[in-house]
Amino acid sequence: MTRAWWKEAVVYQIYPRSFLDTTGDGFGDLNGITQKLDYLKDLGIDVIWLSPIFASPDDDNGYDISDYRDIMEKMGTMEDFDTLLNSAHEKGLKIVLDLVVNHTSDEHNWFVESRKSKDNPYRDYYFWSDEKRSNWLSFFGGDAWEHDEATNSYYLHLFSKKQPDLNWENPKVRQEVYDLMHFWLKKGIDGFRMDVIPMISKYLDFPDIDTNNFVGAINDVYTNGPRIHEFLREMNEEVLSKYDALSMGEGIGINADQGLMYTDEDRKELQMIYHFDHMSLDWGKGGKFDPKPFKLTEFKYLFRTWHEKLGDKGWLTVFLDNHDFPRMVSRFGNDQQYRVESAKLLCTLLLTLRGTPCLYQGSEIGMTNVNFPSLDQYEDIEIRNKIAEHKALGKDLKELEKVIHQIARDNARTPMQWNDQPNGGFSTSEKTWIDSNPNFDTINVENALKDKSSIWYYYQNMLKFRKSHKTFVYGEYKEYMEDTESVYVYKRWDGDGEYMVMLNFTDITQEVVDIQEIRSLKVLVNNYKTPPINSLYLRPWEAVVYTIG
Ligand code: TEU
Repeated sequence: MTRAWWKEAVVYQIYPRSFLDTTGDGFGDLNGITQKLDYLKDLGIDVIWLSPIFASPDDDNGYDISDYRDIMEKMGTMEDFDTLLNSAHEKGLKIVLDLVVNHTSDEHNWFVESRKSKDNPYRDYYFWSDEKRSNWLSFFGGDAWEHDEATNSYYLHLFSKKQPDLNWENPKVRQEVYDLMHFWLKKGIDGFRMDVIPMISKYLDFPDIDTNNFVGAINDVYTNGPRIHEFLREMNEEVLSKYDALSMGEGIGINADQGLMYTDEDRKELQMIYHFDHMSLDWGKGGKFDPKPFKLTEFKYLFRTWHEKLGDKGWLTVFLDNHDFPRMVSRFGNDQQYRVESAKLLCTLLLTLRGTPCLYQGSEIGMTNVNFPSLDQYEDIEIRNKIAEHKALGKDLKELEKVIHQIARDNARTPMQWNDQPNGGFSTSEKTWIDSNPNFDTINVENALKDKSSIWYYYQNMLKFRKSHKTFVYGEYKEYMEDTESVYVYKRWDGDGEYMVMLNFTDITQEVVDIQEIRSLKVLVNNYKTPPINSLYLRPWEAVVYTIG
């Protein structure tokens, strides 16, 4: 398998508006990130991915960009960005930006022009039609085709109506995107995370979807369009191949069979993608608002299958949460009695699988879902639209509230908890753009740094451990006890070593069976303060990494 820096790196995602506010306006900014670079360096990560920092009317928290070459005012200036980039580089940290080019803001100049008249030179930058071309639904509720008065036509928006989809069929659009990528790469950034990249090629006959099966629509119709690989190869040839840049695609809609097509090193498209398979395991057909129980067997099956299918040629980003999903300790762990143990267990999983791990801000202190007591506290357009839809239909909000507590993206978007001061030390403002999780009084960085047995130090240790044991990056993978719902056990090995990882995903002690190698194990890492009972038992949420032989 080819070795590469971006395979060995660990990425840390920052949600800038919620990281650190240095101006007192209640909104995180670039200078706040610069201030915390030493913190990140100490933790031991290599690459910082910044969610969008560009000019935007902020309909979808910056994923609606009105100028790709300008910084959002509330976040700072281009000078601040240059300072951040230079300081990061001085400390040996890389910076990756969010490339959001499936759509722009409706306030982007291209769209402002495009909607003016049918013969405007920018008309073909977007998808316009005299009538609705299909029954497509938007991710944030309602139709994906929006009527526009000016020309009495409809335009396509797979997300909010302020996020019109770009028409990648138009070579001028592609050139614009490549130009802006060059702009940032020439400035010295280290690569891109690519937002909903499998959506940039559309099925131009716009086939109708089964509106009761939104997940099916995402996988079969909205993503992996006929020209996707051609576009990505072109982007690679025109831009990426000219730099030593990281390219990480948001792999929505990509299944294990398709994954290799995107990341096979010989195909020269993207270096890695992160798929949504394990992120939608607890979604019913209706999508995230139609939850179903999570099964560990399915979760393990996915990791196993992806590992097999990508083989030695493809590559993956491994993640368990980000700004679009609930907090991982609340979703896959036990954020009450075993918060510390289960957060450490999930860290162990993330850092012992093949693939480039991507951590999300706050996981290193075990931040949890927020469960806002009032629905009015939710800021996300997705949730607000859903609430409005329910109200309009006269539906009961109690059931919806439960689901929102469980799945809301805002769970992961509350401010970073630095200390036990107001707003968890995130901001001195009385009002912040989103409320803090009140548990900052106990769960915060300052407390974590005072306690050598904290989740934070476990992360620091595991990051060092991964760096010094490359077997976890490149090695083979074999699973044991695939059919149990309680434990996740796998071996990683290559010429340099052989290791066993054992994780107990339950609140009770579990027995590990049927493993021959079990007799010659030595403990390397353990998430409990006292050594394992023995290698046949795992205490609640216990995680152990053994060396074999
Ligand atoms: O996410 C893509 C996406 O489809 C998610 O919206 C996901 O399906 C959703 O959160 C589930 O509810 C990207 C960004 O990460 C997200 O923040 C943006 O809202 C979206 O694209 C549009 O740019």
